[in-house]
Amino acid sequence: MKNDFIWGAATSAYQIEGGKFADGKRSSIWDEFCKKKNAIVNNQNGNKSCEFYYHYKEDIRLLASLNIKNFRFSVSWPRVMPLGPGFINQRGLDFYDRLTDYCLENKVDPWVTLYHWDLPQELEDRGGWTNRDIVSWFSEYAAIIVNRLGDRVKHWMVLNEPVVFTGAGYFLGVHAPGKKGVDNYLPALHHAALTQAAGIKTIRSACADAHIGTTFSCSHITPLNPHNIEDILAAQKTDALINRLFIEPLLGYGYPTSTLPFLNKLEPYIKSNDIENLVAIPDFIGIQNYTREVVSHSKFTPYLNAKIIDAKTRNVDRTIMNWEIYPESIYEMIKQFNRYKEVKEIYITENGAAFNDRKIDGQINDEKRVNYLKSYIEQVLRAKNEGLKVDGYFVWSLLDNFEWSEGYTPRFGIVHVDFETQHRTVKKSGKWYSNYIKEFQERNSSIVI
Ligand code: IFM
Repeated sequence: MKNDFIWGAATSAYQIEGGKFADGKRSSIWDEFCKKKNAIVNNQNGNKSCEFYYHYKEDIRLLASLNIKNFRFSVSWPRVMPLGPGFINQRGLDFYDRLTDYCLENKVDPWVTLYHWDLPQELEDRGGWTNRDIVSWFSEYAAIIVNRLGDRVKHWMVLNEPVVFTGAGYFLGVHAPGKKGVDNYLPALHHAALTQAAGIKTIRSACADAHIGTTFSCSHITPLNPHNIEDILAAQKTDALINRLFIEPLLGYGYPTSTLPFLNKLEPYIKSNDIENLVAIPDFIGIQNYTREVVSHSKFTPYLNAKIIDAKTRNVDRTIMNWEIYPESIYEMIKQFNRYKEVKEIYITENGAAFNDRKIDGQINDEKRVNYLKSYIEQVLRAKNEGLKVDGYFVWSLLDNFEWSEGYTPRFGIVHVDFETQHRTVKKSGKWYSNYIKEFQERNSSIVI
């Protein structure tokens, strides 16, 4: 194994930055969604969160001191273009300049996501992802960021987990902007798929040597009864919805309509040339895996005829998100995404776990997170050793942060944040990860095959 496997930590703007209206930033859909009663556990919000906007220097120094040389962060669209197209908030853009420079000063390579769910509310007022104009709004925004940072930032990701932000935000209504139903979901889905391709092309034309990717959430899907044909079909449909929906049109295969005929309903939104415009081959894909799903047939679920059997019912080991701890899932997903011949490089752009961390005598002994990370990383390296493409791993997350509709209760960080004092404490998992990276690099620096 060559010593070029990269190790990093991931974050996102709304989850860590705070600075709600600092320096000209205006509302995102999450700022507005959090104001709705009971939309978020304990009615919390990201107004302050980790105040990374003010503490970024301390956090980057901490990252570097932990041997973590790759940092994934996202740009807040409403900080940079709070009013949508045609207006740039220079002071917002300046923040990402400072952040990039400080990363490089500390020998940390920035990996920048352009969209991690915080759409400017101004654009949501015009229909958000349901409005086809979002493809050009996003392209303008992407060009501005890449023109400004592209001389220093080489690694770019277009969208974070489109399955989640379209499904939870525009079908189930449990994430911002809280819209529901197929009439919102289908256009949002199609416009997000067009946007991921347009984003790749925009970055390429703004920066010829950029290393460009986009990210997908994914879970290994297993049928509840592997001998029951209806459960097997339910698992295949769920796999198409969760794991294939966005990558396949991007790579030129079109939507997985034959497995999921419900997608034929996209037809009214598909205009001439869209089939080509959905395609762009990225330099890499980011896959984000936490768990697996077990699925059975259900005649009560419209369109999908499948039901996820939750981990609690199955009485299996799980995190406080109620997600099953199933390390083989990450291996299976690496294998599954390796089957697309167009995929050149794969990075695990998120993996991690939330547990009930306790601070005792100033220490956070998060043994469960250490075990979780160890077992998932082992499966990633198993895939690598078997010759599958997998080029790096980013832990989710560097800091405890705002976990969307779950608020601050689930702590995913390898660094504990006291949200009152903003004091940071490296958890046992942070020390373990740091040491693991160091030993991995020492082990592999001499063996170059
Ligand atoms: O916190 C989220 C992140 O924003 C997207 N991927 C999953 C993480 C844990 O739920």
